[in-house]
Amino acid sequence: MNIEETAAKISSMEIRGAGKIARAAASALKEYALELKETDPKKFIIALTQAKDKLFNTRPTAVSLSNALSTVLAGASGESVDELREGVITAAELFIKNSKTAIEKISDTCSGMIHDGNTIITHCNSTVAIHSIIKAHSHGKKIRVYATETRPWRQGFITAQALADAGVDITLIVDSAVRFFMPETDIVIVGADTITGNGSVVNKIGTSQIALCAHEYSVPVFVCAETYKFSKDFAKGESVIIEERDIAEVIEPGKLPGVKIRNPVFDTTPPKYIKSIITEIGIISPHEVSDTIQKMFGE
Ligand code: RUB
Repeated sequence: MNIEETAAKISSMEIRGAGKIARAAASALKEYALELKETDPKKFIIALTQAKDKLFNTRPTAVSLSNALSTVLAGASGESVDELREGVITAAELFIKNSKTAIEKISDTCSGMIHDGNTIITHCNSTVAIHSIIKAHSHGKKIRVYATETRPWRQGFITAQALADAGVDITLIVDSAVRFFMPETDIVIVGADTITGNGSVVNKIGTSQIALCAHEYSVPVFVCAETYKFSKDFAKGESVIIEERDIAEVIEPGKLPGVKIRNPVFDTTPPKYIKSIITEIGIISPHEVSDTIQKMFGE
């Protein structure tokens, strides 16, 4: 896939989910570097940067995308085009490999935090959250899962089917049924698109309502997140740009004359509603995020 194709697939959400977007972008940049015919090192970097910008401009909220692109481009060091190319390829391959290893590590940890007999609510479709639940199930734990439908895109269908295919006891519920099921729930497990310095979690719209409701019932909220979802640029969740998508995803345009429609697709959950952020480098409480970011980025 070339840059345009990858960018189009990310924009249209054919490729979606913060981790998958990051890996697809890294892979596209690698392919681009491989095929780029430019012989002048400066022009080679300019072309790569333009490709990076095209990918970056596809979806504004998930920091995983910009972190992946910056990591890959940072690999471009050296004097010659061959060295620059080699650096980008190596950095992209390493990013993809590390991101897959991170999913394994996080799901090892998270599955250990899921206990026999637990009932779990999950929201949207997070690769790492699903992996964790399936791992707990494969360890013989008897668990029940409620997956929210996740309007308007209904990513919950993908989650529910993946869990059903793995043999997990899974029930699909509409988003507004979360409070109805919370009293029988032991843990909420979700993924993340961006985690800010103050420990806020930006994830699929509705996550913050679920977390608020979990707080009401003293149900812990676990966020499974690879560290490349940590943002060095945003100290607070409220500063993250929240993507608003086409209203046609919500309702057929013109169906309700005179009615305004809005479609924000992510929201911010404040740190006080999150019990733990489970990363590949360990379990972090929201108030430890800023230290972790400092260690990661040296700022
Ligand atoms: C997906 C979403 C997921 C996170 C984490 O939103 O909010 O919970 O991206 O996913 P969208 P993962 O469908 O709009 O991309 O754990 O797979 O990175």
